[in-house]
Amino acid sequence: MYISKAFIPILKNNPSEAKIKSHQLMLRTGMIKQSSAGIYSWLPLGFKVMKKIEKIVREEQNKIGAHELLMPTIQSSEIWKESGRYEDYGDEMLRIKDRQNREMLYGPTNEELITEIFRSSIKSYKLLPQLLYHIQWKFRDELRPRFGIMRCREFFMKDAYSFDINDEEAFFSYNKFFLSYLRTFKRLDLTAIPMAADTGPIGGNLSHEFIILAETGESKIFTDKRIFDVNSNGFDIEKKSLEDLRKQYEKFYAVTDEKFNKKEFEEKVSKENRLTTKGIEVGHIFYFGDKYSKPLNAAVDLPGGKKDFVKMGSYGIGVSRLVGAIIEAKYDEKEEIMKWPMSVAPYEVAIIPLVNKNDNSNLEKANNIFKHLNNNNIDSIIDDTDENFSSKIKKFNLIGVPYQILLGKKSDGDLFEFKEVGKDPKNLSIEQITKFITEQKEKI
Ligand code: P5A
Repeated sequence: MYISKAFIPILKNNPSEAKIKSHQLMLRTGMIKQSSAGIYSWLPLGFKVMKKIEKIVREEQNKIGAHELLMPTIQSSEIWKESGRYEDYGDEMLRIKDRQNREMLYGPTNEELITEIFRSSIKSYKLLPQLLYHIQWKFRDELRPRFGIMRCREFFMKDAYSFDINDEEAFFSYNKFFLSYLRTFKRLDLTAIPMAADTGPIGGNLSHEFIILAETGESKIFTDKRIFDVNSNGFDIEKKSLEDLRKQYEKFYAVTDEKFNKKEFEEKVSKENRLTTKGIEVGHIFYFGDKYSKPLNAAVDLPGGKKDFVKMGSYGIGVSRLVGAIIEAKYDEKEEIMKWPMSVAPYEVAIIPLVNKNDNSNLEKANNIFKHLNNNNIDSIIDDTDENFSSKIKKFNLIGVPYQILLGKKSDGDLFEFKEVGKDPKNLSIEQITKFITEQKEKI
């Protein structure tokens, strides 16, 4: 793949309308383009990263036994009237009328629709638990969309829903998602901390937000620093083990501002361990029992012949927001250097030849390297433009491809200048480079 044939519309300077680094970088490197306020087109580079994040999210949902389906973006108002949220949701809900004058809406979330799907086919406790999820666009008519795709109106969310027979089983489901979220964010090379949170319009009384630290984040957080040392490795998908995992985290005070209590913070956390900072909410999980199953009449037969409403939870990950959140965590604004985690990098290697009109040899070498990497499942891109070396390197530092192979004036023989973005180059053979990158990928 030649960059001259790709659609990567890079801007020379940072766009002035963008206030935070992720928004700046995404516009600058042509990852997204605003279509109208809070609504964006995802251009190839941004779309590729988001698809890689989506794949990891999906794999981790499947690992805990959740089943994927796909619900529509447009919903009927009927089920929302049944749950009582049609009025409650207010102006954030985009309401539409179809040609028959029926009230429809663009789904801001799917608790009602999934409950309606569940109740029409699951009638017995024998078919529980059910963990269902989809990855779909949502629309919330945010009053103040800002920071690009971080708080926008149309966004891509993974939302999962659990259905259980009683509270004990429902907490087990909740904890499965708790674990899967820790695993998901780790694979994205992010440190996300689960924090006790408010439930807002979703409801219920048990909830955790998963927050990554960032000065530009919109969530204010108060935490015991020692929570960052909790190790989530080695926990099995088994009731006791998952309870232990949650307890490991819940030992430490960690809350968002809605749950903050100064007295409690000072009592529970010694001065040297207190941290008050800001973060980005990348996931949010809720337990709300029969809040939706009761009004929507989703009940199952119990062993003794009685019936009861199922106990439900819902679990969201901001898939599109994660693209910006990773940039906030990884982009060095001062040096203008971005390094995507290998797991989601738009390309894994940039092959950067110095191209001379009268001498094709570097470009030929680049083509051979590309073929070799491609045969080894390594995704690379060749910069075939005639720009000078330093502007090419600068460009890839900005795009954030984690590794670069430089083919300059002195590129003779079997060794190539290979460098990790932002670091000094080393001379390696193509076999050594392939081995190194393959090892990096296996670590994910
Ligand atoms: C959980 C799944 C819910 O909607 N219902 C289904 C529950 N939770 S939530 O916290 O409201 O949203 C889940 C995640 O979606 C992301 N998100 C957003 N991303 C970009 N722009 C927005 N306006 C926006 N609103 C929510 C967040 O990552 C949030 O954690």
